Amino acid sequence: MKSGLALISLAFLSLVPSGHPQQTADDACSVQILVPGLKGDTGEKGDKGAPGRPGRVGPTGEKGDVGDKGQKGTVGRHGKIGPIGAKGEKGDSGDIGPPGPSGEPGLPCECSQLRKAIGEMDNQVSQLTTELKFIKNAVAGVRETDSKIYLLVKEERTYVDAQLSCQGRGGTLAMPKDEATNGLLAAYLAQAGLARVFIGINDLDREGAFVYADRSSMQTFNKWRGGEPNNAYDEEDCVEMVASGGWNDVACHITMHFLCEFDKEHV
Ligand code: GN1
Ligand code: CA
Ligand code: CA
Repeated sequence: MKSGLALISLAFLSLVPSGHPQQTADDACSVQILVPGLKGDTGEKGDKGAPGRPGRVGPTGEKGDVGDKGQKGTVGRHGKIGPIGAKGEKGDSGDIGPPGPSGEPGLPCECSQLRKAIGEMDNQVSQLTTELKFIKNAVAGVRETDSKIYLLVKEERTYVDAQLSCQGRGGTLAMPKDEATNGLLAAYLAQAGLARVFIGINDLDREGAFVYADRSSMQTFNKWRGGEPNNAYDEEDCVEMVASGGWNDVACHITMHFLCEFDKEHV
């Protein structure tokens, strides 16, 4: 609301009756006062004011009910290639394929000549086999199994010299490792009329610990005579086979015949 203004001439201030301002011209020190007039009539209604500022954000409302299911979406993008799967089972064999093309023509066959040559070679093989058998048995007098050849050497040697002799021939002192081989050697010995031979078994390295000449350990098989090995006179570290096939530990320095063994693979 606008307030009224009063203009005052300073000379003398006199009180005047309230409510009606008046001016006295001939008064030297007069006071001029402008005072509001009477209140006018009520004006016309003003124009509608401008819209007010937006109110403050209200509090979060309660969670609404679950809405209706939406429409089915469109097909998504192609996914990434997955990891390599496990190897599958082997499938069945396929059907037999069609026959291949014919081969080149062969050379003219000289079959009759080849057959004749093969026949002659067969005869030679038979002849040589017979002769070899004769030499083995009648001349060398050896015995054999599927994998070994045995030779009885009728030379008197100590154990160590007997082993060196066998090694010089490409073998070793005989090492019977199963019943069948031991029996074969016993028969060999008996047929030759010998009472005892050195075989390749000893306890030279450690008393009582008998090993074969190739240092392989004794397994379950053995043919010790009753009461043997007895290390008699505290000097028996080598082994003999007697005609019955039994084993006995004897002194290594005595001399006797011996049995050599040869591996067929190395003959
Ligand atoms: C032999 O020599 P003598 O009889 O004491 C043999 C030993 C046997 C023993 C068995 C060199 O001993 O090895 O254990 O018989 N010695 C020799 O009775 O043959
Ligand atoms: Ca001994
Ligand atoms: Ca003995």
